[in-house]
Amino acid sequence: MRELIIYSTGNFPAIIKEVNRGQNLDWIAPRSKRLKIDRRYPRYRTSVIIVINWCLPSTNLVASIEYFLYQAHLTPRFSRKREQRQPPQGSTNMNLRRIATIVLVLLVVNVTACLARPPKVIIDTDFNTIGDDGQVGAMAAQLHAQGVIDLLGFTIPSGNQWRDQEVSDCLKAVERMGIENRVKVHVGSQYPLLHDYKAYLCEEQLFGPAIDYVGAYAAPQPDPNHLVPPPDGFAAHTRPAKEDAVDFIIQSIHRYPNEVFILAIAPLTNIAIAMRKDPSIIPLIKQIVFMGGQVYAPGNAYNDAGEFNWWFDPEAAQVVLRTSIPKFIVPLDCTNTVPLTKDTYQQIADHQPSTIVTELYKQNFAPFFGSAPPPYVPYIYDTIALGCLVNPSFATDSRTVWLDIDTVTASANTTFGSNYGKTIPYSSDPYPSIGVLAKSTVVFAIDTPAFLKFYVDLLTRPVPVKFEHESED
Ligand SMILES: [Ca+2]
Repeated sequence: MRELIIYSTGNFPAIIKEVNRGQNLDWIAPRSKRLKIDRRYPRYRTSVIIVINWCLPSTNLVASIEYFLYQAHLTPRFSRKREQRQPPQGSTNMNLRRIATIVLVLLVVNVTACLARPPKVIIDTDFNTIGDDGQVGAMAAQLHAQGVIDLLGFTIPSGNQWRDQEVSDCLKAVERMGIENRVKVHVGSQYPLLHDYKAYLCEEQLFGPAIDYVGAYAAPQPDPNHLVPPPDGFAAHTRPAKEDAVDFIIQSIHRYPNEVFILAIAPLTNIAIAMRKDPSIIPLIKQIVFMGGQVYAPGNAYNDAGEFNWWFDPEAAQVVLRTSIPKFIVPLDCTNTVPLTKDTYQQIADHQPSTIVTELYKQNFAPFFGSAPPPYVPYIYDTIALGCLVNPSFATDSRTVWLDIDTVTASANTTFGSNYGKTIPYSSDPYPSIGVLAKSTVVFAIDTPAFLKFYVDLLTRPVPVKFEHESED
């Protein structure tokens, strides 16, 4: 049998690219995995490849693996018996020595990092059952079960929906995925710092009614006792964590200094309040990975000046953007290039065996892919940010940009203007002597086929999740 045995010692999966075709061979699980090699890869014999990676795989790592595969010519002969029966040509021993050398180098370089645990991740999300936030919830639960990430918790501010509805939907999601005893849901901010519902009504009065998405502000705050259940019902036994979102963020970062990644896929209210309440956390955050902002693309919220997450709470976005924390930002400029296609939809909706996640997905997106014209083009915004957190090499075009956000337009003679919430990019620091702004790494394009493979795989895995390396959950 032809097969390729991949053994990854690190915490993240690796993308193995076939050298000559430049295509992704497969999505590789974080630890050992056997791949049966079909006719597409006739050059593989039974081979062992050790992939050494560390906290986050990098382009260099992928390049090293490519070089490794190239040197091996993809047909190393590891069996002594085979070598005796079929004497190697002169290049084979050379290839094996090169393989050994490369593996040794990778081991030496990464030996300490290989002992590292999965990266700790807080997901700050304006949750919904199976929109992009709900998809991130399901995907992150699978990654947590695989040991790819250590999911510390969900923190919930208002955004797509009013907070209490989001909390209700997230409680059901952790219960549905079977992680409710391990990953808690922390209640966050009900209102943005300044841009609350009355401020939004003022915005409408000044600049006209919404022509695009406004999330929770499509309707006044409902009675918190009148929550809408997901199609599969409310959570049966899961309740919110006692610790609120802001304190949870602060405590987690102090508990794990320089280890915590925040996946910021919602208005930034919780994160900004945490930074203002305890600024000492700022230098201790490993990285924030955002879905947010529009750099050169038009917006998608209210009057299309800004992107929804940052438009909903521009002041909070400004607080967070101006910190020196390492920032990896996936704006609309990138997510606009990855619409949800019928092919991707069908891979999930029609997957067998089906799961409650694939059923919810099918139910939610069926109106977009039937015979009737779709109501609008659906996107999968936040899932791309999760992908880039787990595998930054998905990003194929990333640039250093200093970002700020419009919170005041002087000519408007009001507390805010029609560009409220619009991202302002600078290619260099406009105030270098002060350092009021901070640079970010902004992603403009990704390897879409590789990302979609990751996306479909995680959304079609068994539900509840199956924890690897454990006999019983
Ligand atoms: Ca979101």
